[in-house]
Amino acid sequence: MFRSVNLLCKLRSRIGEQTSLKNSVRWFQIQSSSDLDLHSQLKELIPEQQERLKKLKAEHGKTQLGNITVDMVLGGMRGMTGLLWETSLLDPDEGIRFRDLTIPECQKLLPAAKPGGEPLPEGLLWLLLTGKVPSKDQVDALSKELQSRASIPDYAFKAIDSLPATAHPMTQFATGVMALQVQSEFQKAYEKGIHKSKYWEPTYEDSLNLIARVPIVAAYVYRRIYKDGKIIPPDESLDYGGNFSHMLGFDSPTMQELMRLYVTIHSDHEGGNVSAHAGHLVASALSDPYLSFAAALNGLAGPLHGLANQEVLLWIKSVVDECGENITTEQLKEYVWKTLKGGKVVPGFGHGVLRKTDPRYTCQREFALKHLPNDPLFQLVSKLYEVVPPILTELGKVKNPWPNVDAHSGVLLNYFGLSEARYFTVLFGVSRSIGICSQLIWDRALGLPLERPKSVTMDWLENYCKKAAST
Ligand code: NMX
Ligand code: MLT
Repeated sequence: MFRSVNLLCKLRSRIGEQTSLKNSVRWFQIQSSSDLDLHSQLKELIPEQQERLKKLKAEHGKTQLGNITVDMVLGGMRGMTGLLWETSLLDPDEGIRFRDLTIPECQKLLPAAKPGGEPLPEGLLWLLLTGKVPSKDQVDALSKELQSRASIPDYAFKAIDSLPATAHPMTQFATGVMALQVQSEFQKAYEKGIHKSKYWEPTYEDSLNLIARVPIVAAYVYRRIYKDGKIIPPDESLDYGGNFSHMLGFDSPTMQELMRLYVTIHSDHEGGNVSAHAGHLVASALSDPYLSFAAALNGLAGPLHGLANQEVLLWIKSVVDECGENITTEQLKEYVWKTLKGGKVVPGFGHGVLRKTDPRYTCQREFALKHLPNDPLFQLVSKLYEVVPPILTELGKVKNPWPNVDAHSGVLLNYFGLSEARYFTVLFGVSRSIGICSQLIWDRALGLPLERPKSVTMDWLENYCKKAAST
């Protein structure tokens, strides 16, 4: 069966408002520009940002950003400011801003496939890279450019085929991404001795290629595992999100809109989350974008991070299996307590930084209210919003009892027929390529250094604290 898939793969081997904000902290005023070429826009922006970083270092290099406590060292570096990440910034109460735009602002300002529709992920990519809201023409040009870059070598499919179909979809996806690395332009240029001032150029090439190619690899994994290997070729009349949905096998216009929203909101969540940080760390060794992004995917595959979207739907389904769809509030409370007493987390709730409901949850809820208000699983998700936070608060140790992005995504996908929970994190991974690769291009453009924080032992900490107490 998989040989015929490969034949197919060979056949299609060439798959190939202006607004100005008062906030002067932003490094660009959000504005539409007329140049259709992303690369030349970036080339213009880089020298001024290099100067800006140089000035920041020279004038404020010694300014303190806060104290590092023992709690921070022992507590997963929570609350420790330690990374430069230009593409987005997370506020604990307000949630994410992509280049200073909130999710509702992105929904309003970024070009859509149809009037009033969800943002096109290509538009977000443009915004993350340039800090400017693109025009529809720019986004259309970028869609076309990504399509032109979307060719997958046959050996990438073969690498995936060499794994058992039972391997976790994230393992298959990361394997495919690693196989794409063979074509890294950065690696080739480095081997030829490229000057460090030019690093960003092959990084840009790799990044755009990677972003263009991951939906095909991801769709391949999905169709291989769940649809007898029947591969669906891309539809070049569609945009990035719409085509991804199409290649997975979902052609309903509402599912395509959901995919555009999904890919947009999962793309970036500042730099400290496990996947972004892993990607950034590996990239800091001058590993190319494929190597770096594969590392990010391996972090995303953990249940406390991206795999939580899988865990949420499985958990919700286990609730329904045990108590039925018409579960009472009391039964639901009991189930939540049973989960906690079993030494498990309630997936989809809590966050390392956020202290309020995740705006990515809220926009998915709005989508559900519009398109599937009567879906029993959506109603269960709504009930969980009432039941879980008071229980987590009662535990006394949970810093954020509110739902995160993963609490909602699964029931939306499930409603439109994408019900295979184990696959969900792959969708998250496709989206995250946009944020991680955008920042990686800036890492290279700004010449950010090798990441290498200092670690200490418990002995060291005890001695240090003893000395500190006696002085
Ligand atoms: N259910 C049960 N216990 C929780 C939860 C939860 N949803 N959230 C936090 N806690 C516990 C946590 O395990 C820790 O317990 P202990 O001291 O016994 O180790 C305690 O509360 C304090 O944790 P926090 O400081 O509130 O959270 P932290 O920053 O360490 O972790 C998460 C953040 C997201 C890992 C945590 O909230 C969690 O495990 N949530 C469930 C999994 C999840 O939804 N992850 C997805 C996050 C978003 N994403 O896509 O990455
Ligand atoms: C993310 O999107 O990366 C998650 O919400 C986790 C985080 O920000 O730490």
